[in-house]
Amino acid sequence: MKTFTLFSVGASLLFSRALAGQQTYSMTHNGVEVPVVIKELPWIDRKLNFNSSASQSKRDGPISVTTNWAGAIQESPVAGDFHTIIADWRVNGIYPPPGVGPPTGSDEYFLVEWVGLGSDCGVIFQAGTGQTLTQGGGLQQFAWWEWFPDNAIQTINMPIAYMDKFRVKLTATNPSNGKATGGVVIIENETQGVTFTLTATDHTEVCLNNAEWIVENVRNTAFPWPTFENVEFTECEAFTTTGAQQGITGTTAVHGTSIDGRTVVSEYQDNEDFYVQP
Ligand SMILES: *[C@@H]1O[C@H](CO)[C@@H](O)[C@H](O)[C@H]1NC(C)=O
Ligand SMILES: CC(=O)N[C@H]1CO[C@H](CO)[C@@H](O)[C@@H]1O
Repeated sequence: MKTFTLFSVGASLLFSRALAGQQTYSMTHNGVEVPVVIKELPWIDRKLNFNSSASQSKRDGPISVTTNWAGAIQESPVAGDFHTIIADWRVNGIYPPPGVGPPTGSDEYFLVEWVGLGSDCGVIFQAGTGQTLTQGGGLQQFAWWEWFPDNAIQTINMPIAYMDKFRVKLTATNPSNGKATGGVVIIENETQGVTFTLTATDHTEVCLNNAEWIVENVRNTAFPWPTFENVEFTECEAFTTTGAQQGITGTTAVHGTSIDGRTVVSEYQDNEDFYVQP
C-alpha cells in the first residue's frame, strides 16, 4: 500500500523513498515559514485515456477526445523542449452530475485541475488543485503535486477555499536531450498569502516535448464527471529551452467524455486564456 504521511515543522524536510525520487519543500504564509504536511493519496493510474469511440473532429485545430482529461496540450515547441509551464485559475466547486443526487455508499466524484510537463512517454510532472465529493467526507479541497507514475497524488496542507486564485508554476531542472529527472513546483495563492515550494530530484525521466493545462476526472470511467464551475485558465505560459514563450495557440484541444454521455469541452479564448466547461 503506497500511503504515508510526513510532518515537517519549521525548516524544509528532506525525505526519500525507494523508486520515488527525493523531495525538499517549504511553505510560507505572508513571508513567514509554516509547517508542511504532505499526505499521499491511494494510488490511482491517471494516464491519459483516449475515448476511441468518440469522433476526433477538427474545429479550431487538432482535437483529442478522452474519457478523463479536458484542456489543452502544447505538443509543438517552436524550438528546443518545454521546461516551464505556468497558469492561474480560481478554485472551482464540484457537484453531483446533472439529475443525480448526493453521493451515497462508496460513490466518489474526484476532479483535479493542473499544469504538467510530459505525458508523451508516460511520465508527467504535475501540480494543481483538486476536489473530492463523497457521502462520508462531503466536499474536500486540496493543493497537490505528483511525479506520475513514481508517486500517487501528494496533497499539501495549503489553505484552499472556493474561488481562491491559485498560480502554479513547474520548472524542469537541468533538461538534457529533451528529458529531465527533477523539477521545481511553486504553488502560490493569490488570495491567502501562502506559497509552497518543492524541489524534486532523482525521478523517472520525463519527456519535455509536451506541456499541458488540464481538468481531469480522476475516477475516469468508474464515475461520471462531476458538475463544476467552468475552470478558467489564465496567463497560460510555457517556456522552451531556447527561451521561446508559447501559450494556448497551437495546442491540441482535449475534450472529456463522461460515462453518462456528457462532453466536457475545452474552449479557446486567446493565447493565454481558455476555459474548460462541463
Ligand atoms: C465515448 O464517446 C462516445 C461518443 O461521444 C460516448 O457515447 C461514450 O459515452 C464515450 N465513452 C465514455 C466512456 O465516456
Ligand atoms: C503570491 C501571491 O499571489 N500572493 C498573494 C497571496 O495573498 C495575499 C493576501 O491577499 C496577497 O497580498 C499576495 O499578493
